[in-house]
Amino acid sequence: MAENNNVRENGAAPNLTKLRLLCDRLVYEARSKGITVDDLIDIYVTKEYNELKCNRDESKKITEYATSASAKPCHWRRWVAGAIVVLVLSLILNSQVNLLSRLKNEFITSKCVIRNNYFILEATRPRTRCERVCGGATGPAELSANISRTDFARWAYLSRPLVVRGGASHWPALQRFSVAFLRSLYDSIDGAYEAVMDDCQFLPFRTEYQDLRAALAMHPSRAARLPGTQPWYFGWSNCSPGVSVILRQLAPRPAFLPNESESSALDWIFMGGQGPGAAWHLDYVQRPSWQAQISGTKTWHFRPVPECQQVCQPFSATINKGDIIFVDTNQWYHTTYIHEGELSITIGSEYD
Ligand SMILES: O=C(O)CCC(=O)C(=O)O
Ligand SMILES: [Fe+2]
Repeated sequence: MAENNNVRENGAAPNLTKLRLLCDRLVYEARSKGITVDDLIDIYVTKEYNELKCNRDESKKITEYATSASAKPCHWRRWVAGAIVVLVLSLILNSQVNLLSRLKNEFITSKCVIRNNYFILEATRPRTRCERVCGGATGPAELSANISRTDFARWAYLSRPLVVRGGASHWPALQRFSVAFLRSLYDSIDGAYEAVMDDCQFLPFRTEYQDLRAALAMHPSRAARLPGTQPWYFGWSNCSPGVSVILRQLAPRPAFLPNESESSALDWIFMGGQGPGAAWHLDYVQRPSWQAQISGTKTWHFRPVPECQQVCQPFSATINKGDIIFVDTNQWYHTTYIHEGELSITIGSEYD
């Protein structure tokens, strides 16, 4: 993942900082009124998102969403309209010609999730070539673990989700990765936590932790998910070269991927127990991603972007220990769910 995709608070132009604060406040106010991140996402992943019909009596929740069983209140329209007005005004007021591309770099986090501003993301992302991303399919393509590089390359860039069953089943990481192992790895390398904090991202998801050091230092009883402890799930990208070397030894990138030299060195790790993983979102990253399931089981749910909803179907894929999923997370809205049982640990990256 390219460095400029990471969230960086410093160095943003003053206008961008102002715009970010306005948009953040809008989203914050919406959320403080009981609107969830999933609700925010539903605006964009709903079939009839352009045709929200709502009753003038806003006390009655009667707006209908094609993909949502529960009706939503009409004041949504105001939030959407407000966000668009903020964006348009800022675009007009800002004299910088390259504002849109700066917005992409400065505003939109590389991997999701809570801080993403959906209004801006939706307004700035490139349109999707629908036939290509789903081609009428109603599920991921399943490929065999001994697929050749040439055969894989035929599938790799269609942006259709792919699953390679057992593609990582021989990786040493399956025997080694755990909370304790990752903690001792980061503890043993000077500056490793700081590298994540300064140059990468920590996504707290279902935890109260502010950074990776605190998360990996959780009490062993919570790490072991003993009864009575709080459930947890978090993720991060690694920017420590020392940690990267060890990760790559234990979790070599899939052999059938195209040439390694062009690939991003940035690894993403997600770990935690049963329950929701990432909420519905679309990422704004440079390339498609792979993710190997090192332990546990995770289900990915996918929904096409609005312009593809006539052509592509929503679907799910359950990934077991040793499987690898390939997803263009820029082209499919996605959310994850971790199954009961073994702790879910995944590692992944982008590929060229
Ligand atoms: O693994 C997860 O729970 C979320 C992963 C994700 O959203 C991504 O890789 O883009
Ligand atoms: Fe994502």
